[in-house]
Amino acid sequence: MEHKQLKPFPKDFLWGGSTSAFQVEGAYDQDGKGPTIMDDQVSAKGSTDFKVAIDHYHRYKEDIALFAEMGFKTYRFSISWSRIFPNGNDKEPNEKGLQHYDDVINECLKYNIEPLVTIFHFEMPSALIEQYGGWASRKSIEDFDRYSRTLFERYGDRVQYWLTNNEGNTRIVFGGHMLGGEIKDDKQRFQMGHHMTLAQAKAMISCHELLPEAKISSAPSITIIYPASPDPIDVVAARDYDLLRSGLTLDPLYKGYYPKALWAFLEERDIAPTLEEGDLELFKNAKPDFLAFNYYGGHTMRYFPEGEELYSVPAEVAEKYNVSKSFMKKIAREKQVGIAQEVVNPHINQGEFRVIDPIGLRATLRDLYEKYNVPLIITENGCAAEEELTEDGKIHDNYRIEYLREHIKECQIAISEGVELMGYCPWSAIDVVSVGEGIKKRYGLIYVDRNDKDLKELKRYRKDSFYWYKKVININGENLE
Ligand code: IFM
Repeated sequence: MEHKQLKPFPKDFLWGGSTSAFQVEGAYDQDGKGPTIMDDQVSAKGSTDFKVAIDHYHRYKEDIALFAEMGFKTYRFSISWSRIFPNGNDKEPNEKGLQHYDDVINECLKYNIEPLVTIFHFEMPSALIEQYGGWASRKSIEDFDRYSRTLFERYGDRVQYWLTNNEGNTRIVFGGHMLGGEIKDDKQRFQMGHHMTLAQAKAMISCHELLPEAKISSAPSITIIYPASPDPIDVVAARDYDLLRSGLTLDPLYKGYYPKALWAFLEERDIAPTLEEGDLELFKNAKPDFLAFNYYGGHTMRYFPEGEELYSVPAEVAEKYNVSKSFMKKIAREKQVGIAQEVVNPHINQGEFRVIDPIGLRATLRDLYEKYNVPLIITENGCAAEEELTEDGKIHDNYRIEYLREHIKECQIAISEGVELMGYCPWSAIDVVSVGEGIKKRYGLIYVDRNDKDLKELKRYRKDSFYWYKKVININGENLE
């Protein structure tokens, strides 16, 4: 659509930034914290683990002061389940863990920064995997609810916005260790996903019961799905993949039922989750208040019937379209036999570490708003790079400024097209340790001086993007240059 004039960002727009506990906190075994599946994860490629990360656990005051200096209206961070319940379901919560997040929340409020709290960001307590296989068991639903209720009771007087589960939707599609429990087969994978979604529904119901004024959402990773070609079979495949990647998690929570066509596919193959009495009732009563989502660029899908070879990017295509190694890995991950598989899209930049597709953000915003009709907030969006300080202690990250500018522009267009967008939180507020790639894959607006082998002094430096974002927030996005 062409526009003559764009609408301004709403006055109370929540400009902010995001992190997650295990990627920033460090202090992995301090003050009673129990181990989680992320503590067990050590990269095979010699990049760092999460034991120290950027030491946010001890330096949160300095970090939040920097966020305040940028003018953040909100800070999205996660709470680590095993700091509160070291074994996931201990009789009593760990007071030291609770106190830590009291301190973080109070520090945000000191600067009028609205805390946006993620209850679960990949960190299944290891003890729950040992006890009953994590999300594989329905017991996880009760334990997650008890953990969530503990947070609502403790922090509800100060936290208005809650997010249940970060990227649960893609964990179901990708499977693997990070789904949080052992996966025997596809049936198990979808069953675990069902439990995870039920746990979100229950926590939403508890939130409304305990905190009638608070607002709660899921936090999936969502993007528009493009068909690989105008061939109708690819067009349907793209829609089907959207049902799998987004509808499978969001429809039960936001509409109260599973997507019908996908359910038929799962049942036909005997991989549909087993539903128990009351499950659909829980979904109907979840009634989330808004929809937070992470956006990192569109996916382009071709029809992928059973028996067909998995697509791998031909060398000449990789060269012609500058397809990065990390994108090749993604191609191998984004698939469902019998539905669709990702292919290279010549119209989208698939460079190292990130796909760059700002128009896809507008399409995603519009699509989500039409489907679910609730206010939206972007809880992750950003670009990674390997970065090194200049001799005078600077990071000239023009590529990040450019990336953010183009995406924020599309947010404004979407707002002008009627989308109710509450806020924008780039990933990441400060450099974090990336899953799999360690600290060399940097997303932050603030540089943290350490590398994968040497912790150095973990000193913080403002990147060029810090100053640019500060200016954007200060004038409420009126000028993005
Ligand atoms: O680092 C992750 C984050 O934990 C979840 N969303 C994607 C980010 C970048 O890969």
